[in-house]
Amino acid sequence: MTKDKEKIEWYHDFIDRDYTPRDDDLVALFYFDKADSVSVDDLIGRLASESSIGTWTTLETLDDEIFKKRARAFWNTNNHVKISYPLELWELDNVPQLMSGIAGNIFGMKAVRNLRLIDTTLPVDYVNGSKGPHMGVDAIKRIFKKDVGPITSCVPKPKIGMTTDQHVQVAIDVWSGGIDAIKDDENLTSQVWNRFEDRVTKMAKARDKVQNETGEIKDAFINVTAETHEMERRVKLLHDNGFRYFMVDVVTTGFAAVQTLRNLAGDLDMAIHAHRAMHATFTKHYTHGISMYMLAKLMRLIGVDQIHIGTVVGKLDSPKQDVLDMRDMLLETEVKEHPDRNLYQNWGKIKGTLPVASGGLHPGVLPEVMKVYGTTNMALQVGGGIHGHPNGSHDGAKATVQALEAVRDGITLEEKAESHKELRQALEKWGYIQPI
Ligand code: RUB
Ligand code: CA
Repeated sequence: MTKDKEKIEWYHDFIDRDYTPRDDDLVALFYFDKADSVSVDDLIGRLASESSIGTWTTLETLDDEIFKKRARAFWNTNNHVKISYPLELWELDNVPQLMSGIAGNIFGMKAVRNLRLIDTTLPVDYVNGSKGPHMGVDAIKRIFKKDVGPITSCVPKPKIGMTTDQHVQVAIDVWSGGIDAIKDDENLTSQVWNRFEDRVTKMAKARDKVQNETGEIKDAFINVTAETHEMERRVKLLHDNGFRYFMVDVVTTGFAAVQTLRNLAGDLDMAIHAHRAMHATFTKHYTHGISMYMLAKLMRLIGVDQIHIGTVVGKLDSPKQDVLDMRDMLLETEVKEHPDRNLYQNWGKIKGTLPVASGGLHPGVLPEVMKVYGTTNMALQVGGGIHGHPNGSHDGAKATVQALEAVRDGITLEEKAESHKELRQALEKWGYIQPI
């Protein structure tokens, strides 16, 4: 820093390599690429400053007490930096406020070429100030009365365009084929050909009929995504019609809306299925944005009961290591630090969130998905891989259930298909392809 600059800016005061974070500090891990015009210290100082108490110039309003509340860049190497924040900078149970700090102005600074928020250690006092999932993993037992997962669900396809009656008929075919839940697609809400109210009342009637016929518990992840008050109204309507779940597009509706819905889910004893549509606009490139890991962590903190995290083998980008890291972060009580990938996390009293594998699945890939996940505490969601079955959705559902039975019983799909024609037909059509 030149002497002249020293008079106007104080970014380097936010770098403290001797600092050891306190247990109640919040610590954020970023990847960064700096602009040519600044040094690494210029940049990491700016990140700590602008995300906490600082601005572009020295201030006459600053006193010692306020200065103590500053963030500190305390470690950096190979384009990664860790920044610590005193707990008192944050309002408990306010995720928008957290993101306005650690994912706020800093991303727009001229000194930044690329910046990625990889993870944050949330101190236990912060975590315990949030609600977390109302049911989480317990939904398997509490809602579906099953001893073990996975929860199975199916999204009617074509994803939008079917009338309510067509949609409900597909639901009946799939439920009666053995699938636990029908999931709306992310862009199905209340369109003229399939109004929300109409869908809810007809789905409830169909659900009761199938439950009576099969003796199995059935539910649906019906998409309430809309303006916030309208979402509350829709959730209540689902509750009044006996559904235990609702689905929401958590990125397009936003953190505040999801927090509001989480409160309602607690009041109504319901579970939240979180669809992550739009996440890839900021998670996809590893040098910029916010990691899917961080997004999933925020969603466990807020308290969704299940969230999509990828399949590894399906149609959408989801590298294996990312999926495994997210699985552990969502399900475990304590998460170890992995240098460059994620920080330490203690989840305090917060329940786990079920990971959901979805996107491009069909019976042939289910053993591989289950192997990758390595747990039955999960939800499996199949769309095209059911409705594309040569004999229709009902047999597609049966083939999916048969594939999972084979995994459970430790036999190959080929062996199972010898006595199960639905699975055999699915394997004849798709084999073991991994769609792209
Ligand atoms: C699944 C589908 C889901 C995606 C979302 O349909 O459309 O919305 O899983 O992706 P299909 P992700 O089974 O026909 O592919 O789960 O990665 O968020
Ligand atoms: Ca979809």
